[in-house]
Amino acid sequence: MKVNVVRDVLQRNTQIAEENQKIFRDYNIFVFNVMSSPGAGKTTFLVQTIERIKERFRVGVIEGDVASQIDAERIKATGVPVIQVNTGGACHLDASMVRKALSHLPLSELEVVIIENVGNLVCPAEWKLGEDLKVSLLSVPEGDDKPMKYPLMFTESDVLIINKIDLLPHFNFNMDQVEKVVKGFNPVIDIFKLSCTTLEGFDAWLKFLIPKIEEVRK
Ligand SMILES: Nc1nc2c(ncn2[C@@H]2O[C@H](COP(=O)(O)OP(=O)(O)O)[C@@H](O)[C@H]2O)c(=O)[nH]1
Ligand SMILES: [Mg+2]
Repeated sequence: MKVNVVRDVLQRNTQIAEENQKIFRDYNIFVFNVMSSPGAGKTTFLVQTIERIKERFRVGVIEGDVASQIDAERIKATGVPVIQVNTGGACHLDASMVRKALSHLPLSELEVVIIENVGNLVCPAEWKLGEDLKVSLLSVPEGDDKPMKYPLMFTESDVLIINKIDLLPHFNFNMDQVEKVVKGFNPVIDIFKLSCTTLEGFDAWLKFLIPKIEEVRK
C-alpha cells in the first residue's frame, strides 16, 4: 500500500501548508517560494531581489538545502534575517519544515518571506508550503529541453524566471520554443527573461512583484 502512504503524506503536508498560509495572512506577510535545479541562480536572484526591495519592505528568508550554511551566509550579507533549514538528505522543503523555521523569524516585523527551496527540478513541485507565489527558475546553460523533460515544475509554478540571458550568445537555447512549451502546459504562467549578473530584464520582475506584496499589505 505504498501508493496510499505517499498520498496520505502529501495530504497531511497540504493541511500544514494551509495552516502556514493562515499564519502568513494573520501577519499580512507575502510569501514566495523559489525552485530550480542546483546552480540555476536562486540565491543570486534572491540577493538581487532583496537588495532592490529591502528599503521598501521588511524581508525575511528561509533557506532550504540538503546541507551547509553557505547560502544563508550569502543572504545574511544583505542584512535581512535568514533561517537555514538543512533537510538532511530530503530533496525538497515540506510545510512542517517551514512551520518550524517560522518560529525563528520575527514575523510581526516582516512584510515578505522568501523561501529558497532545495535545488531540484522534480521534488519541490509537489510540496505546498503555504506560499502565495511559486517561482521557478530555468537558466540558459541548463538547456531548452528541460520544461519538456520536467513538466510538473512548470505546470505548478505561477512564475517562470528564465535566468542567465547574458549567456544566450554562448548557448543554443531556443527561447521561443521554451515559452511556447511552458505556455502549452500552463497558459497563465508569467514569464520573465533576465540576468542576475547584468540585471537586464530585472525591472520587469520587480514591477510584477511589488504590487503583489502591496496587495497583501492592504
Ligand atoms: N552568467 C550568469 N551567471 C549567473 C547568473 N545568475 C547566477 N549566476 C551564477 O550561477 C552560479 C550559481 O548561482 P546560485 O545563485 O548559487 O544558484 P542556486 O544553486 O540556484 O542558488 C553562481 O556562480 C552565480 O554567480 C546570471 O544571470 N548570469
Ligand atoms: Mg542557492
